[in-house]
Amino acid sequence: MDDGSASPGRQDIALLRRLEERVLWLASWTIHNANHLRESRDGLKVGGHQASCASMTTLMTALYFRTLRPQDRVAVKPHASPVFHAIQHLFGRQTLDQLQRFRSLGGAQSYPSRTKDIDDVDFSTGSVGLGVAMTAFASLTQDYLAARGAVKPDAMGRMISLLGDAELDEGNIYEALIEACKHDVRNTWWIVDYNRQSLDATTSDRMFTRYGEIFEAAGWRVETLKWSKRQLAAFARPGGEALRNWIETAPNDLYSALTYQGGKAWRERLSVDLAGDKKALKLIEGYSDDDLALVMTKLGGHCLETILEAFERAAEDDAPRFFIAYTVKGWRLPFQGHKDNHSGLMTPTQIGELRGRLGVIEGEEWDIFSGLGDNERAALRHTVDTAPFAARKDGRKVAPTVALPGADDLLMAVAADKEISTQAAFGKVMFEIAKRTDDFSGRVVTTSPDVTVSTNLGGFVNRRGVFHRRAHEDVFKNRRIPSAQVWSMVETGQHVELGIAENNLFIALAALGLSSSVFGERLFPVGTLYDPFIARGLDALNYACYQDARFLLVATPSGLTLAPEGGAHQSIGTPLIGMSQPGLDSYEPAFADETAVLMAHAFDRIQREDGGSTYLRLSTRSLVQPVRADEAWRRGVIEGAYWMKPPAAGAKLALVYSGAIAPEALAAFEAILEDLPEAGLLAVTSPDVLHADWTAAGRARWTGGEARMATAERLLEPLAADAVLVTVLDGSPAALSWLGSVRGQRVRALGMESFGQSGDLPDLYAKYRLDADAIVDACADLLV
Ligand SMILES: Cc1ncc(C[n+]2csc(CCOP(=O)(O)OP(=O)(O)O)c2C)c(N)n1
Ligand SMILES: [Mg+2]
Repeated sequence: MDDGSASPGRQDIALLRRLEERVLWLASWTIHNANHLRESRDGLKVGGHQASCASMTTLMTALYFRTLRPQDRVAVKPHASPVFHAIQHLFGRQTLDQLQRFRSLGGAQSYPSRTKDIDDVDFSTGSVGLGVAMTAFASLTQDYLAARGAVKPDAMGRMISLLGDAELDEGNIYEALIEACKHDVRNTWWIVDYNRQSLDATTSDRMFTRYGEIFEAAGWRVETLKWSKRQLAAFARPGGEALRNWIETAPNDLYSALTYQGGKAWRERLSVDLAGDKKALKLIEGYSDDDLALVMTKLGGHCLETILEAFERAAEDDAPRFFIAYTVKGWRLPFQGHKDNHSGLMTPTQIGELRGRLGVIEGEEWDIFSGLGDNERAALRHTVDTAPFAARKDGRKVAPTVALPGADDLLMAVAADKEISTQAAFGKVMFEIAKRTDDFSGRVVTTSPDVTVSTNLGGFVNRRGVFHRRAHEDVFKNRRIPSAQVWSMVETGQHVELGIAENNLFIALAALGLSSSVFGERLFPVGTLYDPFIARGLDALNYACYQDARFLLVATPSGLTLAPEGGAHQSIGTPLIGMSQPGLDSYEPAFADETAVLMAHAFDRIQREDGGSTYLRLSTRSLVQPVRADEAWRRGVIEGAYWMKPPAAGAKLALVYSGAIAPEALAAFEAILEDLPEAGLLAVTSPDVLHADWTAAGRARWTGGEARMATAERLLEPLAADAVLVTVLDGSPAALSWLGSVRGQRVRALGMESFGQSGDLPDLYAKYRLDADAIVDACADLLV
């Protein structure tokens, strides 16, 4: 192979094999240390997955020490985290201290985490399937940037996912595959650790042909790494074909069981099954037990040469690749192939045996080159240091700060509207942004799962176009067929249209929202969907936030206020989702000016270091807009609440509303004023921010002694200590009922607690007790 090409020679392979052994060792030892050596204070099993790690070590060795280039990005199978950290340690990017504290507070994380691990985690993983899809959308993001010249052709990386075979059961992978197909995604490799074992047991037989067919149908090149060089050499010998056939036709469970039992068991079984085949029997006889076991179990995914050849072939073009690498779960460990090995841990005796087998000296377990001579150490160091990936310097990038339009610039878009919905206001602000010629507006990217037009993104898309790598003119427009919506696809379009898969929306937002740190280019992603369907992609939303991706999520329309659309579309629990999701501040404005101010705030949060993402829960209900007496509301909108009608000091009652139900609150308030002229009307734009601020202020008092009044405390202060609160929102009443605890005041909380149905607003608000009468009744109930 030493023909001057990039192919590794024998010597290189020997060194890589040694590295592979040492990565296996360090990963295994890291887990062993956490479970058996480190002091346990709670008696809980620490865990870690030695079998899942061993399964992938060869693939990861080949990838990281040979194939990866600095600009390539990898989503590592979550339970192979110790292998990843061991490799990073070899590259000098992970400390021993972190490995020694694996799975303890402040140590290396159980699953690779972008935000918590100190080494170069490209994409967090944990919830299986999501990291896989993430790479497709990262690739799409890269294409989006490349079309603008923001990623140069020679800097384009491959987005690689290392996944388990059972992970392929996750439906989100296929949703992403279809979207990737539509978007002509390239530079994406999905490498399956095909050990035919899941967490519970061995997996269904011969699925690989089906997987291959699915990916080929989607336009991917499929590479099956089934056999090792050792096996191919054995199969070429007289009788060898029979061994190949045996493996080809063996059920997964039998193959796994024999793999676990070892050479003797292989010999017994094969002697029976191949009894009529003299050549095969002779071949088997010629092998020692250990060699026979190796021939039967050292599959393609454990053969460095096979893997590297496949990677080299794949590197020749940018077509998306699906690798099925046959492996053995727990490869070389005492529980290899055992169906229960997923959470299996080696005993101290077993790890000692592995240590001896790999030539690591007792007491030097943390020295990754322990027991090796100086020459080999130097050669291994050289192999690591000269790996292309070693040249990576800026795994985490930070894009320069972009000058943003002020809230006043965005407010202009809705200043003249006397009556408008928050959804329409959002559309107008987006259209205003589309008209701008500044750097910021060029960095806004919108995306939506087939509800672009119905969530009022149409105006923006008309001006800025739909993104696609292959331009496609709007045929309707060219044929002069009247349509409000231009749908021309261009490379520089700023809207990424998705099919109806909300999971994909959130993973797209995760990828676009990490553009600054992955590609060093700031994007301002704005994603829209119908509010109830947030639940559809909830894990992906959580995944995006967990990685600190930055975006603006606009969920509209929402609640019972969708009236005729009926119960299937009327969201109820989303305010609570917004409250409980870290990394995401949720708001529910009632008015257009609030919406514009919050959008400006959301764009600012996207690029602030201590910022985050923002969720706006909007509505299609047109409301008469308030006439503002002063500017005090602006700060309140962002802080989560302000007095629409301030109470008099010592007032006994306040009405509290959030969102599109504002007119009912106002009507009730006016009715009440006759009896209680001192009452107040509190507009809550964010139960989430208000609540988080209240708990944070409490924590600060206990932990730092810092006496800060929470916004909610300050706002409720003018009320009498025994005042009562009636809260109302078009969603779960729990989002606001907690306000009673701020000062120990009694509350009646109105909202949605059962599924809605079709109807008009007066009927529905009356039936579900959200109308002015209900609010007045609730006040009377509390006051009498
Ligand atoms: C969404 C989700 N569901 C369940 C789990 C728990 N879980 C972790 S690994 C695993 C099985 C993985 O099997 P496979 O993908 O084949 O990986 P292997 O360990 O065999 O390499 C399961 C069910 C998870 N992490 N994420
Ligand atoms: Mg598996």
